[in-house]
Amino acid sequence: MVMENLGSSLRDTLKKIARANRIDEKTLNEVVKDIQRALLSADVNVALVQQLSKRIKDRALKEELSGKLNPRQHVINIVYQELVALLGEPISVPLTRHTVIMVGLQGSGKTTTTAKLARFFQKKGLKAAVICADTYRPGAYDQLSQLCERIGVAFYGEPENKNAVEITTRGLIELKRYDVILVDTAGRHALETDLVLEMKAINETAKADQRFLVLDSGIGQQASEQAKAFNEAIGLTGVVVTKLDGTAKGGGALSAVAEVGTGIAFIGTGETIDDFEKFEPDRFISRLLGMGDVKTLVEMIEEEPPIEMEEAEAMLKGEFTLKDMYKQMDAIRKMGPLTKIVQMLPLGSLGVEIPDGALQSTKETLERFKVVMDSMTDEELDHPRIIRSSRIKRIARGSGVTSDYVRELLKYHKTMQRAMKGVRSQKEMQKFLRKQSLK
Ligand SMILES: Nc1nc2c(ncn2[C@@H]2O[C@H](COP(=O)(O)OP(=O)(O)OP(=O)(O)O)[C@@H](O)[C@H]2O)c(=O)[nH]1
Ligand SMILES: [Mg+2]
Repeated sequence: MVMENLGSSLRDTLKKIARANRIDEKTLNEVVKDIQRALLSADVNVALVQQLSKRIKDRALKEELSGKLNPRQHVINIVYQELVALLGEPISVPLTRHTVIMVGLQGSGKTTTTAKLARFFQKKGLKAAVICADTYRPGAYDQLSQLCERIGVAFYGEPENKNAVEITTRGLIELKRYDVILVDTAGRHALETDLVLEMKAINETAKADQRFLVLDSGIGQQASEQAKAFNEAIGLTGVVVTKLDGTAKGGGALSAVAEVGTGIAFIGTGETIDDFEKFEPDRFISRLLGMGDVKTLVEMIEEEPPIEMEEAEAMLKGEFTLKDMYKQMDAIRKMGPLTKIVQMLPLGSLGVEIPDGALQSTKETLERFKVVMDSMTDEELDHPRIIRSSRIKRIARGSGVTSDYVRELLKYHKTMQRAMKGVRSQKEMQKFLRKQSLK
């Protein structure tokens, strides 16, 4: 996975939040320290890391709980939102007729990315074509024409011509019936004057609607200087950050580009043509945090009111009768979407353990349970321990189930009761409930 180190450190931090007994300043400090460490080792700029830490802490301490999220979910949500904000706004890429120029330093991945982008538009149903305006790199023509041939994208180039502007002019005429025309340009070691001049000339000739800087993520936070320089030279409309699969500095590159305000349009995540995606900060962070789609997750939590604390407390005070058990199972069942949440969250990594069967109280199980309960006397319901074999037989007969089923039900109740008894203090109870229901 892309940026696996950063991802796994951040997931560990979420685990810590999910496991915390309470979210106080001490816990927050620890959480923020962990996040700082993770981001710094991904080469995110110190000042950016400090700003982010401060915002997470301020928000976590000051913002009112929405009432729908519990304190842990609240903090997880803030961390998520701030990480997303660190990556800037998503860029919209037009799916209409337009011309794109690809610029960047040597070896950053321009030519590969040009083909990947052509493929992207092709998949969106647009007719894409490519012009090779790189007259410096030996083999540039062959490299690009082969890539284009492989994906069935039209290609224009003049292997013998050294004038990139001329090639571009003729290419545009030749390819005018295509929807999207991509121009691949030459790279240099640094942003030298002649490169800038050539870039500007090609750009003017092509009247490029999109000017994409292709930038190797391996340079980490230095990406901001590159983005700034190219932006000044030709006014970028977006950046493509490549080789995120092969660096520990991806966080640095992405956040630096976002900070310059040039915006990340796409990311390259491997050498093959489809290792390429439209950059969406929220989805990127969700995936990095292993949270599936956090947006959906939060929406779902918002839809479902959490189990009432008083009700849970009352359950614990008494003996934990069969009626209590029914209520509890019913409460868990009503939180239906919880099962979905459970699927979306990597629960193991969040340190949440759900007892076997706790999420399987289906409607049918409960209905059956209700029928069995209806055959019990109030005394039996309140003091299930008095239910011995003759009563079991009677209850089974009355409710049309086997004696074994009644026994199983009583056994399940006993296990739950024992678990409940083990939970004495309020704190322990919260821990238990959290373990059981993410609450
Ligand atoms: N792993 C990985 N490799 C990439 C990615 N993008 C490009 N590359 C590789 O990086 C190398 C350079 O890519 P090119 O596309 O030739 O780079 P360029 O910017 O066109 O290079 P010049 O034309 O010489 O300036 C090639 O070996 C590519 O396969 C990526 O996202 N991941
Ligand atoms: Mg190239």
